[in-house]
Order: sequence, then structure tokens, then C-alpha cells
Amino acid sequence: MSSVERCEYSFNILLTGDVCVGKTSLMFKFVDKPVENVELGSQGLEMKKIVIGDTRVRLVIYDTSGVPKLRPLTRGYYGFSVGILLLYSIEDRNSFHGLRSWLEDFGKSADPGTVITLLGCKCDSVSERVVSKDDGARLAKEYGINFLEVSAKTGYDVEAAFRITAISILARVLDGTIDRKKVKHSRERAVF
Ligand SMILES: Nc1nc2c(ncn2[C@@H]2O[C@H](COP(=O)(O)OP(=O)(O)O)[C@@H](O)[C@H]2O)c(=O)[nH]1
Ligand SMILES: [Mg+2]
Repeated sequence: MSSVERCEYSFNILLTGDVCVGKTSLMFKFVDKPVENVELGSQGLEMKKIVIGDTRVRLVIYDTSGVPKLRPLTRGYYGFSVGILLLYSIEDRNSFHGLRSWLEDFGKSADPGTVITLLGCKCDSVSERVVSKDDGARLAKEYGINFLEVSAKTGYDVEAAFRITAISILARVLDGTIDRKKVKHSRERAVF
């Protein structure tokens, strides 16, 4: 896609989950930045354009730290996000057990139309696995949300995680569940 081609939509996507589950690494991998030197506790923003069918979409990805003290601040981002990626590490049972509390937070503060995708991260770490894929899938089914296992290290399903979320968002925009005003691209031409 040429850098001046117009995007029809802009989707704000929030990365959430406990510290150290792999949020920044996932975002860096998706935008082709080196994942080796990610800073723990960092927050940041990246953008990437994707094409769904013949629809051009700009993804604006907000990375959060996951630090408990800063969680009230993260809640402020729920309202303007149309997609939330909720991450846990398959190596860290506590990060899995903490998911219900994140999901309850979304229930209270996010718009009901917001697309939520659950991601079991670090799935390359076969010998360190303590959370089964079935456990992740069961929780996602209970809440009616998307689910994938991903690896920022190998790149496994990183692209798919963002695409599936974006496809679900677009479907909700088209059927009116998500207000078009929330995803309208504000400029005539994208400049990045
Ligand atoms: N094996 C493996 N390690 C990962 C993966 N993603 C992140 N890590 C490591 O997990 C740690 C935390 O990653 P980071 O992206 O900073 O997590 P964040 O705090 O959630 O943003 C770092 O040491 C990363 O190198 C992955 O896919 N596989
Ligand atoms: Mg981080």
C-alpha cells in the first residue's frame, strides 16, 4: 500500500495484561521493530496499515505497562478503544489467573461493542509451559471472545492476532454495533 493511499478507517487497539507477559514484544514484532531490547514497564504507541478485503484500515496500537499502580490510568483508554488485546504468558500461571479481573474491568469501563481478543503469549516456550491451550480456549469461550496463542519471538500468529481483531471490529462497524464515528479516519490522506 502506498504511504499516501487513503485509509477508510482508523482502529484504536489497546494492549493490556500483567507486566512481563509480552505486550511490547508483540507490538514491536507486528510493526517489524527489533524485539530483543524492549524496555520493561514501557508504554508507547505504534501504527500500521492493513488491508481487509478492499478496505484499508489504520491500526493505532497503544501499549500499556500493566503495572498495577497505573491500572486506573489504563481504564481511561478503554472508552476510545474499539479493540482490546488481553495478554497472558503461557509460562506464568498468575498472569492467567489475573485475566478475570481484567475482563471484569472491561465489562465495567469499555463500550459493549469493543472487540476483545485473548492471547496466550510465548507459545515458543514449550518446556516452560504451565497454562494449557485448552485452558485459554475455555476462558475465551466463556466470555465469547477471540483466542489465539502467539509468539513474538518466532512471530507465530502475531499478524493473525491483529488481523482477526481488526476483522471482528470491521464486522461490528458494518453491522452498526460499533459507532462509525469512533473509527472514522480523521485526515483525508494518511501521512505515515
Ligand atoms: N520466549 C519468549 N519470550 C518472550 C516473548 N515475548 C516476550 N518475551 C520475553 O518476556 C519478557 C517481557 O516481555 P515484554 O514485551 O517487555 O512484556 P510486557 O511487560 O508485557 O510489555 C522479555 O524478557 C521478553 O524477551 C515470546 O514470544 N517468547
Ligand atoms: Mg511493555
